[in-house]
Amino acid sequence: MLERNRGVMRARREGSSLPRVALAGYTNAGKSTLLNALTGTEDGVGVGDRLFHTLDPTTRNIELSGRDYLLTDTVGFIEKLPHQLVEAFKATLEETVLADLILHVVDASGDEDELLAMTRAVHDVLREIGADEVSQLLVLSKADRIAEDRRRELALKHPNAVLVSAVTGEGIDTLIARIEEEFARTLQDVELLIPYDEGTRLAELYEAAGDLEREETADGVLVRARLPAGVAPRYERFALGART
Ligand SMILES: Nc1nc2c(ncn2[C@@H]2O[C@H](COP(=O)(O)OP(=O)(O)OP(=O)(O)O)[C@@H](O)[C@H]2O)c(=O)[nH]1
Ligand SMILES: [Mg+2]
Repeated sequence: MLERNRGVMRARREGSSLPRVALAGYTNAGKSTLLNALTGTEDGVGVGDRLFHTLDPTTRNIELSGRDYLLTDTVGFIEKLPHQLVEAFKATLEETVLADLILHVVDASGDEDELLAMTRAVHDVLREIGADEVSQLLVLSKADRIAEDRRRELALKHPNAVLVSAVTGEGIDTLIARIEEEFARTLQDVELLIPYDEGTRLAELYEAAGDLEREETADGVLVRARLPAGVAPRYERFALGART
């Protein structure tokens, strides 16, 4: 059952060449608000204080420094759900969370124990659905509600995390830079030969690579590009050899 689902997910992922970023985290963490802040829309995705405000995952196209990404909002996690709901919840998450990068959003306006309990719960679920090997970036949200001493504690305890406020905009530029860095780190140089009857692949590659070199040959178009790690395997069958 799980295997079959994985197959379906893979097929969906392969439907687009764009790198995928998923927002995951505890309910009420501020995921939908952050998605709106990143995409510059104020009343796009539903935001609310009630539990599970986000029932259906939503995907948006965002452009960061000339590269397009797919950004998916997911259902927020909460502990102590009835068992059946947990299963339904996981099924929804599974489809969306196998991204190239997970932004794990956690409300950092409470104390450290609370933060750890929430991040642990989310890590457990990500592990259960097989998403624990996806790169993760911890995003500490609601910075506008955090006092100076707690900020220092956060910086010490979570040195790799990014502190943001969707309300004041604090940290949003840093977050965008970190997302770009994550992808830049995984970019792979590839050399592909795209046969002329696979012409639609070229448009996809332009989309995924942002920029590429091309040369018409007798057998097809020779393409040299830098592709995000999550995207490169989708073009393996056209590879002339990876030049890492
Ligand atoms: N002060 C403050 N409040 C925020 C911030 N981001 C989100 N909120 C508030 O936190 C609440 C929850 O935000 P959502 O974006 O709906 O949270 P979510 O993670 O999408 O929640 P689910 O969809 O239930 O998983 C809302 O009342 C938001 O207005 C922030 O940066 N600062
Ligand atoms: Mg939401």
